[in-house]
Amino acid sequence: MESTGTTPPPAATSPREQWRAQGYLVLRNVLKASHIARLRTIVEHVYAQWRTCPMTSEPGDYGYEPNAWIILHLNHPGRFREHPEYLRDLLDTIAEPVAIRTLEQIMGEVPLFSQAAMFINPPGHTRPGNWHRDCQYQTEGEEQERAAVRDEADPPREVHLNIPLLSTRHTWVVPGSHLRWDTPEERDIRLHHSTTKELPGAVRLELEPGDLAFFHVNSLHRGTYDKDMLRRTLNLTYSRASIVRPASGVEELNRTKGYVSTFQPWCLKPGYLDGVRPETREFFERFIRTYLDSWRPEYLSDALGAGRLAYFRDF
Ligand SMILES: O=C(O)CCC(=O)C(=O)O
Repeated sequence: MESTGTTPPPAATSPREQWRAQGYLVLRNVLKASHIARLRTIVEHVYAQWRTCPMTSEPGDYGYEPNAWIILHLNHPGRFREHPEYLRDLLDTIAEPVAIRTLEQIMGEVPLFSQAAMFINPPGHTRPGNWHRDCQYQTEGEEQERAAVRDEADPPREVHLNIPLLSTRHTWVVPGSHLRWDTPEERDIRLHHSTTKELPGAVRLELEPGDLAFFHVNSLHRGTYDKDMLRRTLNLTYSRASIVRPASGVEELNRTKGYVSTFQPWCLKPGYLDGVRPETREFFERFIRTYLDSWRPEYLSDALGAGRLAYFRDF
């Protein structure tokens, strides 16, 4: 880890304690080289498929363009029409036993799938990325935001897991910030200079293929997206099974252009889980049971446009 601050993170005695104190945890060399090579094949296939999709058929307009930095919903079966076996291997990776066991330890309960995305280097323009806490996008006003930081701290409401498929130095976290509100300086930088100034004490995660990097969604963190530095990092999000965030209805889906992370009706496609490991099946069946009731056809309206309607209906 490279630190910009003067105070090194305190020595941690166990992964659980490191998580609790720092709000992030890196496990080294978990995935074998052959697994990473397979994932590279899979994500290059996804990239090539996604590249051909018009913006208006991707949720939230997260489609291919010079500024693109993320591909959402890697687990959409439409990405794998010619290679269903790629989908199976991707689902098995999302439910990877070491990752799930670690999440159980961190969360103190069973983890629930939420989203599978991938960070990429933008095709045209470097994106500095902004310091943020994820809860700032899910709350309104400082009072709610402070309450989320407080209530979702430990155990965490949600955890991101970054799986780099190439060496990467593009994720920054402020250790311990998941447990407390911003200092005045942090607040000023997060709100007014989020892409131009460094946060004191931030560490840059130095990740190699095979590593698993967990971080708290409400920690102060940032990604950077350098157009000239090939980036392929899976970004998986898990919540605690007791905390769910279903799509609330047609208004929300229209407002977000179809991007509500757990709105994934394609999981109901017959055969979606064919060939996965038994524990992967159990893991995704829990996700399906939890969100099934929110995957309602009536949540999809013409306002989404024909491309997105097809994305959610014809997989
Ligand atoms: O690794 C990165 O690019 C940072 C990710 C990030 O900002 C997020 O997951 O919210």
